[in-house]
Amino acid sequence: MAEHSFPPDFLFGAATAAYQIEGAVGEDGRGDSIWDVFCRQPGRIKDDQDATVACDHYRRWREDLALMRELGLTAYRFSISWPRILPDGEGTVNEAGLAHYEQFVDALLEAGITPYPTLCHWDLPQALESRYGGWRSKEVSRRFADYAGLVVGRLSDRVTTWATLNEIDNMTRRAYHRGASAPGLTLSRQVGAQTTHNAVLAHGLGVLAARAAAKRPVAMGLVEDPEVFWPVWESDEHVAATWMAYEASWFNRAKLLPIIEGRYRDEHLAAEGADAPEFTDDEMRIIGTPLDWLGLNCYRGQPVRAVPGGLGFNTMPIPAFDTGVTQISFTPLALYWMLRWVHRLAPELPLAITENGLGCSEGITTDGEVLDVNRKEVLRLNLECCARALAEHIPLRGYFAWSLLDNFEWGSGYSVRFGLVRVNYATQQRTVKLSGNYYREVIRARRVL
Ligand code: IFM
Repeated sequence: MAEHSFPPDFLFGAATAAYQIEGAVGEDGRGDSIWDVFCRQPGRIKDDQDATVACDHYRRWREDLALMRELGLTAYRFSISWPRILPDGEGTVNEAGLAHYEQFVDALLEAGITPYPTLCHWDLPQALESRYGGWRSKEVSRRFADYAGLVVGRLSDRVTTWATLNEIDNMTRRAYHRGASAPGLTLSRQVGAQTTHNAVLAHGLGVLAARAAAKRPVAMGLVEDPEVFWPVWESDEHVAATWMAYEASWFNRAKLLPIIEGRYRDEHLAAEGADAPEFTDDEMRIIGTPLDWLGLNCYRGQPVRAVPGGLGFNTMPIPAFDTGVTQISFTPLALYWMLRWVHRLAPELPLAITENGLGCSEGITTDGEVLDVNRKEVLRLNLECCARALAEHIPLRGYFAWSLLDNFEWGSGYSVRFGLVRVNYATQQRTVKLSGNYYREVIRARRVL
């Protein structure tokens, strides 16, 4: 394969999430999610914005599909809104919700775009928060499995590749301990660990339920955003220190490691002490259910160096470049070293980069162009990381840019833009940015340009 090129079956995609783009929060029988309720609380979201309209994608999806075709995408990662399918979180199925995703998936397939749905990207039905305490309860882990079985059972005749959850920490520790994500609670550290365990368990239960309900074989995976480290330079000692940093990370020890290894490492439980989650051996077996693929999100990583004698590591400041307005982290090797680490842990597991991109504020020129050169550079450097990983035979199946569209960036509201395509929120007009044009050319050439 030529340098920096991609094999013919490599998927070039873009990603979004239901709550961030769909809008139409009260339409066609959708119930409230915890994010709807969180957004209504003054001071939670920048400028008290919300996602009631967002990109209006629920109604404009045909236009957005045309944009995907224009960019030449071969895959699209999106999420299914749990409260659209089960407005009460469980029980009565909202057929209109299911019909929406069936229609959307059919249109993707007709356009030759492989669907990569995620079953829950943070938007837990509010009914489950009110009734059970959300991710504090293992009841909700079981409700997730029911929901996963329902949706995969319905759509598996046309969708093969599924992710259960997206970035567990944002739904659990950040939501119930740090108060920064819905439902915005600041409970104990133990609750942070327990909610994390309960969501990891939901993932395992969801995989089993989905496989049992599927009409034909499905590829079940998860999307995680490990804490990422990279060697300050690529000498053996700094690389060895980098592996130590990955495996000392709470973030990695609490989620990805148990999912891959089917157990919490002894050193993790010892360090957690009374804050460790309650769990059973049976739950750990479920959590360790072998995956068919793993999605990895990466936005940045921390440089690491070895301490003299090779017995430990130091993390170092993240380099940044100055755009004149803001500082942007500059970690072009992070994505490559994240792939290396996960591949080292699970050499046979097919991987995909399910999110990667740059969030910033940006303007539009008088000619109506968006010259997002920083995002285009971030894209180029990260695609080079993918090409390097492929050249080293890491089973990387695809790359999904975050995001197809500018969208509702959670607590930051609409102030941060990530899209390859700009959205004018007043008119809902879409404009392909420089980064989108660049990505289209890369996809056409199948090599990093
Ligand atoms: O917008 C989010 C997405 O929902 C999850 N991953 C990170 C993105 C950028 O912050």
